[in-house]
Amino acid sequence: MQADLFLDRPEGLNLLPSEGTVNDFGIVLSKTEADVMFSRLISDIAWQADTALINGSIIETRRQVAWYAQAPSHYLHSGILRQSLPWDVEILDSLRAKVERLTATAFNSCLLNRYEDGTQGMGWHSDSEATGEHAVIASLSLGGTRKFAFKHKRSGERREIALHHGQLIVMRGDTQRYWFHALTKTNTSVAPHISLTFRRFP
Ligand SMILES: O=C(O)CCC(=O)C(=O)O
Repeated sequence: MQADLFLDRPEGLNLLPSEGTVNDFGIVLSKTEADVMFSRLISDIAWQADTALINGSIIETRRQVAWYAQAPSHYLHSGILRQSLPWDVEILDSLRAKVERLTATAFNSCLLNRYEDGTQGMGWHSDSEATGEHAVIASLSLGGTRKFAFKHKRSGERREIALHHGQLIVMRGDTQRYWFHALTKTNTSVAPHISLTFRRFP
């Protein structure tokens, strides 16, 4: 019954043609709410440069990240061991509550990414290292509009979605198993962008 009700709503539509599910919940925060959240995240989050293992060397990426989890956790991301920060940032509670209510899913961690401009992005990857291939990942966007792309791991088939200020999408099912995703770089001028990806760690 619940599943049928969900399918009748716009977010019940799947952006992917097969072997994965991506639902677009649209804009879930008012412009004022989203503006306030953006400023608070800039000031309250312990941003730090991300690191990645490229050709055997550890490099610092220009985008900034922060990973908060309710229980101390660590996981391997792009060859680097990540350690969680304690879940003690008030603003994350209200955003998580909103995302949990909309998606009817419980999350215990949030990975935040901050991109200052279009020269910063995230390359093709899938997120199955720590949360498993069938993880539900809810991604809330704030700031300048950015393009989020999917590429099928075998066929190379692609899909794209623009992520606007206050927009929520959810990846679930086989998405991480069969599809790569990326936040693409752009030469056009874009305002700073923050994404909050809520996940559930075992
Ligand atoms: O910032 C984004 O929207 C991309 C984040 C992402 O792909 C990830 O955290 O795995």
